[in-house]
Amino acid sequence: MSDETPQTQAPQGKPTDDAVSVSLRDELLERVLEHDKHGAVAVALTAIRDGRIGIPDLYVRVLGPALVSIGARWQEGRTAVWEEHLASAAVRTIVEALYPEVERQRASVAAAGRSALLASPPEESHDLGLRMLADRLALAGWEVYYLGPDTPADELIAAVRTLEVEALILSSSTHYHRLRMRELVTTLAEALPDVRVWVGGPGFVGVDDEWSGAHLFDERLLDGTGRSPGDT
Ligand code: B12
Repeated sequence: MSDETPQTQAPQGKPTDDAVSVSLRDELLERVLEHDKHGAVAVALTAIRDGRIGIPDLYVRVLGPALVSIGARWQEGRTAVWEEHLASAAVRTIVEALYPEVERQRASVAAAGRSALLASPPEESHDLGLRMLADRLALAGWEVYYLGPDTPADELIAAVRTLEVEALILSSSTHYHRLRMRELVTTLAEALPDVRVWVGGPGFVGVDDEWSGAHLFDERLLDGTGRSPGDT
């Protein structure tokens, strides 16, 4: 966004009025369901430019729920697979278009003194939620490196060593991948004994076992109120 762009007024830590996020989500969904990517992208970018919502809220309260709604429609047979791909592509465009704005805002955020590498594990194609988490961490002052979906274990290890990050954050969107993650995390922890390996994502929602509890990333770390396993 250019320097002339009005600054986002919704502060990062303050939740946007829910009525705003619901109306933005509905507007965005309407555009996407009409296959109007241009319009969908404009809805999101205009809302940020006009300060109606902050970037974290746009991600958590608008874009995420819009995709979940598309997923539900797909399950009910009301949305075709290609339409769901079109929606994901529009959301990715929005997120990438906001990168300069994330960097601009990050420049005025105090450094958290923390660093993380984010990636989806092997064979996990879902990465949009994790990509959004990367920006949310950046806006909380973290140094972040984002690799993307389906990342082999060896590459994760090499990247962590080269980039010298303190943490590796992995996401799982399906229960199947959550189960496989256990083995992967054991491998990674052996290879990277000084690095925290955190997990999260929809695959872990509602899961309450000891292993997940020991590795789950606490999103409250983003506003400084949470602690995560292994955190000191
Ligand atoms: C888009 C999408 C896809 C896209 C992914 C695009 C991409 N690059 O991300 C594509 C087409 C690739 C895809 C593929 C598949 N998908 Co899909 N997909 C979806 C859909 C519609 C939206 C997912 C999404 O992006 N949500 C929006 C993001 C922003 O939300 P999020 O991921 O929850 O992330 C938020 C938080 O969870 C959090 N977060 C995310 N990760 C992490 C990590 C940490 C550490 C933390 C702290 C937080 C965090 O941050 C985000 C912001 O708040 C969902 C529907 C749904 N109900 O979610 C199905 C869904 C996830 N998919 C599903 C399935 C089954 C599949 C396939 C197996 C389908 C198939 N038969 O091929 C494949 C999987 C292929 C593979 N090997 O991984 C199922 C999973 C069922 C389950 N519970 O196990 C779902 C739920 C659809 C359904 N209703 O059945 N999918």
